[in-house]
Amino acid sequence: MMRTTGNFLARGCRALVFGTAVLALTTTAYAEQKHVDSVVQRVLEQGGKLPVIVRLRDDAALKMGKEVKVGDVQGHRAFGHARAFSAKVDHKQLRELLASDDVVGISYDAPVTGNLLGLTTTTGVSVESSGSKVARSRYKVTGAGVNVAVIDSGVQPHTDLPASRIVAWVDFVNGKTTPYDDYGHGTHVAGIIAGSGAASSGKYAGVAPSAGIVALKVLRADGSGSTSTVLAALEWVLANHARYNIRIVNLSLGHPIFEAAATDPLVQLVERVKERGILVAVAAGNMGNNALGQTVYGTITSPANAQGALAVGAADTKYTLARGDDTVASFSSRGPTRYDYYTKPDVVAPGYHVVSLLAPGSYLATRYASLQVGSSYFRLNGTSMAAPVAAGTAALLFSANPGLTSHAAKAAMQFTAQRMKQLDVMTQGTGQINVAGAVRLSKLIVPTASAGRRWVKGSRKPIAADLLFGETAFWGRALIWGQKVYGGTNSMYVNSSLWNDNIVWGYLFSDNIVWGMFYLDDNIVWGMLYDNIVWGMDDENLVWGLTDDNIVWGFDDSTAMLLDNIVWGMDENIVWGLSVDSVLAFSTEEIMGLSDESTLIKGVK
Ligand SMILES: [Ca+2]
Repeated sequence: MMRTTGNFLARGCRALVFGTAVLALTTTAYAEQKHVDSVVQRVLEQGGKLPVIVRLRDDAALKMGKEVKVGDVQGHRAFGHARAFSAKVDHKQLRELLASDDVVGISYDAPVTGNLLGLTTTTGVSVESSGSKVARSRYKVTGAGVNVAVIDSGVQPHTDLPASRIVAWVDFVNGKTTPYDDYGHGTHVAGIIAGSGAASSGKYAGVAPSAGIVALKVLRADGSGSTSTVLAALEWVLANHARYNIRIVNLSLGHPIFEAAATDPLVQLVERVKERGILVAVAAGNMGNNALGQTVYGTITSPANAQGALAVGAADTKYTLARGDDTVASFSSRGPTRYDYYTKPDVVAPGYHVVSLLAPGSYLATRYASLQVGSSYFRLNGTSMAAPVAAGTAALLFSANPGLTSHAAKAAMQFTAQRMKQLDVMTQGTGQINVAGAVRLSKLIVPTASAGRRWVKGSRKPIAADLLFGETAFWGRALIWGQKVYGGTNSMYVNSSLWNDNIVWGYLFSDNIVWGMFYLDDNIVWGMLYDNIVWGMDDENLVWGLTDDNIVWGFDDSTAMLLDNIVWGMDENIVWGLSVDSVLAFSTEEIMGLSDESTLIKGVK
């Protein structure tokens, strides 16, 4: 799929422009400003055909049936909650759509792929270093009673995840009525969430071995998929979550960001799902380095740029359970998010050489037989593997405390995460998930406590550390909120409107832009640790982030007042360890990883 679309994608990305592409149509009675994303803008300017997602005015959308037609443009699929439909159009039809009073915006129906990378070497590891097994043992939680929707390539029933635990199945690709996985990605992901470990005496158990799986197949046998198919699955979740008790959605897929979160149909539908109290775990993306091995910031993919989502980067556990040697995998996408500058990822979790369920006969199992571990498992790399660790953790939290909101569960995971040394917030979020800590904190929370009052049980604050594999894992006690990071905070100990799922995560405090720094004890400023950082991934003649003079890079932490004067004035001569000219040396394809076939399994963006 990426071979056929990759060239287009690369060409499209080269032409991307900054800011919001707005097409003002003065010929219509309403003269509205209609929003198109950067890829649609290119087709408008240069011609061609494109699959698109057309967003409608609310009143037009409410009239929309399953059949949608605007002018002579026939819709393919209608999305009621997203107020949108999909269609394939040429540039003339694009103009026709934009001339319609019913249309408010058009986005590229971008190809989505799972965020996995190929491997060639050595053994794999379980997800146990996340603290999952410790948590189950100490707190007797299993995820029982909680169901997780896995929007992926399907799920192949397995000894560790028999069909009886797949509580619902919908095939948005081929319409088949019984679970299968012809690609092999979704089965691996589902196993990380809920595999029992039965075929390995528990060695390769997932995080929440009693959670139920709702398998929604959107990726084809070759791993390809489209944004509109993912939208269809999210619409299904909105219609059916109560029936199947879906508390969590896992999205180990995405596409590069082509527009601001506010108009991205995929991001917006993720936000609608989150508002139902559902935690949405999303892979941050695998674009954190380029073919030259340079770290690339600003590479979070959509929909990990949804503020309400839990964006998960990939930790490299170095094949040991103990966490002191862990780091963030080089491929893990770095924040901030394009256009919006949100701080992401939110957390990281094991995502390197992770062993989970094998789907025999699937594309991945057949083509990459060397990745097989024993007869029932195989190993993969990617933020695709990290997101389900977080999803499984959320299942443990909701089973430990069913009254938790999704915001509170997300915050508990961030708050108890363990910071890794020498890594900045755009790389690790608040740190690596500590499942034991997150479960312990969640069990202490009384969701019915009055707003503004302490809501953790006990007369003292919880001990902000856990013993994991002979080491002390300190809680980072930080929260990411929009563009900011709040460190050294006790906010999790108090009930707050912030934990209400109807609050837009990130909007309350964002009157000015401050990107928090992590290290309270030394003055490491992110970006300066490396001499090979590339800032911005996709523009030939602009290093984004450096031109906005109201962005302040520094601390927003009352305990670090001494460091408050670290301000990265963007008008100054700031260079992120490289000159702008160096960026120009790389092709878009290299920076986006599209050309490096040797390290790819398939379709990694
Ligand atoms: Ca380790």
